[in-house]
Formats: sequence, structure tokens, C-alpha cells
Amino acid sequence: SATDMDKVAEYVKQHYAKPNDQLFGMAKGRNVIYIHLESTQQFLIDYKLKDKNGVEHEVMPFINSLYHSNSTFSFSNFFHQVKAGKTSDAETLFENSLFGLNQGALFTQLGGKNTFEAAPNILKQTQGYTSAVFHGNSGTFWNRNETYKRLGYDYFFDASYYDVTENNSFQYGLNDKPFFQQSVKYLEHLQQPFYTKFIAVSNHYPYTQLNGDETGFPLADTKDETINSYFSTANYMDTAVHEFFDYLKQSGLYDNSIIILYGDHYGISNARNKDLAALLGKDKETWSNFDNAQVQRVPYMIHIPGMTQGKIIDTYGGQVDALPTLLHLLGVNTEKYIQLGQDMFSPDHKQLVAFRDGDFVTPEYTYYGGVLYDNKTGQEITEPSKELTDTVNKWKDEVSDQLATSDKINNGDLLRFYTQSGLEALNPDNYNYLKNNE
Ligand code: GP9
Ligand code: MN
Repeated sequence: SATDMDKVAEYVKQHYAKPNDQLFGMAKGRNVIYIHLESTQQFLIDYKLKDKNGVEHEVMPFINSLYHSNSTFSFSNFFHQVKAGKTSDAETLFENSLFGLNQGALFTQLGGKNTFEAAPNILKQTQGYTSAVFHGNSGTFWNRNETYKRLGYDYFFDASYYDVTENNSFQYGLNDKPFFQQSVKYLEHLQQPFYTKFIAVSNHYPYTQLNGDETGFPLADTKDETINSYFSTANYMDTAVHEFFDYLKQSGLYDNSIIILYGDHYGISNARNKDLAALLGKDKETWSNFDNAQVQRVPYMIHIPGMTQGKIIDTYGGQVDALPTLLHLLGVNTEKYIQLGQDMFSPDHKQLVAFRDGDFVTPEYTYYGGVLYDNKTGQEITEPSKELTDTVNKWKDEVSDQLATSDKINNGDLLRFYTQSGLEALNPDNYNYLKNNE
């Protein structure tokens, strides 16, 4: 009801984190290019895989060069916050600064009917942006074709816009190299400034569509085939992203864009992590839920060509924080929007990162599977002080408030009652993504 909406608005007001004065508006008016790095975990950054002869192979040399560039704000403690909705949950978080659902996928269950005030819509109405998603899989996957209309995406270039053959694709769509190559002709025609998202998908489980033989990148040598091929598909993705950057530079789009790379969720599930342990220099026998939590870090890199104050930032945050972070860089005030995250650069940013099921991490502690760990030692804290117990209980409450507020908004479709954003209502019927309006 409208009363519920008022309560939500009050919560959001209390948690608002003001922009960082130094950075607010530093990318104002630039094109936004999100590059979705499928299933890419933070441990792949700077990772070198040893082959059978002990020779090291850098998995993602290009993305690493961006990570260390002084034109990139790179985050080293950024966590995914998705659950069963996987890729689509990451999209929900980045586009809305709201969480996915605790069961199932928001895109599938509510994406086709709820009211949203998402990034494409905000940027269109306040800054005149055109928006588009590029993805080499069928538009119906995750109900994207319906959800994107309600997020306000002007264009959705799905598989029907690409030349997809048996030889250049796999079960989740077009391979990354042809995907970026074939996207260019659509990107070139977009009105600037644009807000775009490129959902590359080659690095998707089971990571077999391109194996070591084809890419020339070695397979890892564990007893788990999934782990073994993960590095080689990530390497292929890295080359594809590199090629795309080359194109952006040649076309001149690069200089007036802000390019953000993010990992959507883990690629190696907790059930497989014991077999991953050795590759991360850890002991299989002592691998614990603490370690499972730590590997939920994903890349989050904001590349701003021409900017030179870039660095690696150790602030703890999660995907819910990305939208206010971006809007502030673009010079958009977020105070009146219903967003549950906080600008990663804000002096008010709270370093408490919720996982979708109520677990959380902070710079000093990890609460995972109902157990509290000390980040320094990785050990379980069995006898916390009274003070620590109180603090942890407070964190639990804050996390559950944040998640419950998200669920209230989504399950109650509360944004339809919200008028203070100043945004005009969006009519999904005005959007049609079919090729040639078939
Ligand atoms: C498919 C792709 C995969 O279109 O986005 O989604 P995921 O399985 O990672 O959720
Ligand atoms: Mn995914």
C-alpha cells in the first residue's frame, strides 16, 4: 500500500549516503558501457595458471591491465549478492539498487509486471540518455524481453540481431568474440550519450564450449573438469574484451565513455571449492565456509579514460551499491530515488555487505552459514565478547532490514505508489524489441 511505501521511503532516507564532492559529476554526460563478465570471480584478477611444465599463463592480461590502470577505480573487496536468479539478479541489483528475490528470479516472477525506477529510465528522463542491452542469447531467457521494457531500455539486441551459428555459439548464445564484433554495427547507430550493457556469456558453466586446445590456453589440472576449463574460457573472454576496447578506441567512442566491468556471480560453486583450493594456494583439508565466503568477491572496475586518479580501492561493498555510485559519477543526485545501496565513494558508505540469504561480510568479520569468523585468522569465533555479540546482532538486524525492505518494495510493487522521484510513469507498451518490428 501507499503507507508501506512511506515506510520504505523513510528507510531509504535514513540510509542515504551523500556523494563524494571530489568525484561527483566527474563523468557527467559520458556514454556508459557496462561489460558483464560472466561468472568471473575476483581471484581470476592477476591469476597466473601453471601448465604441466610449470610455465605460468596469465588468465586475463587485458582486464588486469585495466585493473592496474590509473584511469580505473578498481575495487578489491566487492561481492556479488545474487541468489537463484544468477545473472538476472546481478542485473536487478545494478539497474535498480534493489536485491533479487530470496527464492527464484525477480526477472521471471515480477519483471514483466512491476513498476521500476531503473538506471535507463532515470538517465533518459534526467540526462537525455538512450539505452540498449546487447546479448547473444534469446531475448526470452530470464524474461529479459519483458523486464527490460519496464526498466526503460530503448533497445534490446538479442540473438535475433546476431548471426548465430552452430560454430560460433553454445547453449547460452553467441561466443564473446563474434558477439562484440557483431554488436558494433548497432552501437554505432545509437544516439549519444548512451547507457549500454554488453552481456558476454562465453565464460559460463560448464566452460567447455572453448577448451584449451582451441584457445591455446592450458587447462588446469584438478580432478574437476569444470574447474579445469574455467581459466581457458575466462582467457577467451579477456581477449574478446580487449578487441572490443580496441574498437572503442578506433571509433573515438572511448574518450567520451565510462566503461564498467563487473562479475555477476561465482563461476565455481561452493561444492567444488575444495578442489579449487590448491590452485588458490590453500589447503583442501582446512578449506571452510570462511573461504567459501571470501571467494564470492567479483570484479568491479570503473574505467574512465583520461582520468588519472584511478587506484585499487579496498572499500567493502556489493552489487547493490553500484547504481548510486554510477549516478553520482554522472552528476545525478540520488537522494529522491528508492535505492538500497550506497555510493562506494561516499564518506558515509557503510562497509557491511549483505548476502542475499542474510549472511554478511565486513572488513573485519565474516558471518557465513550462521557462523562468525575473524577475517584476520579465518577462524571461527567461538566465544565472542559481549561487545562483539552486540555489534554482530546489530549487523544482522541491519542486513535483514535491508533485505526485507527490498522484498517489500518488490513483492508489494511499491514503486507504483512513489511519486517523489519526479520521474514520469513509464509505459512498457511503448517498447518493442523485435527486429524490423516483426
Ligand atoms: C543467459 C545468461 C546466463 O542469457 O545470461 O545466465 P546465468 O545462467 O548466469 O544466470
Ligand atoms: Mn551469469
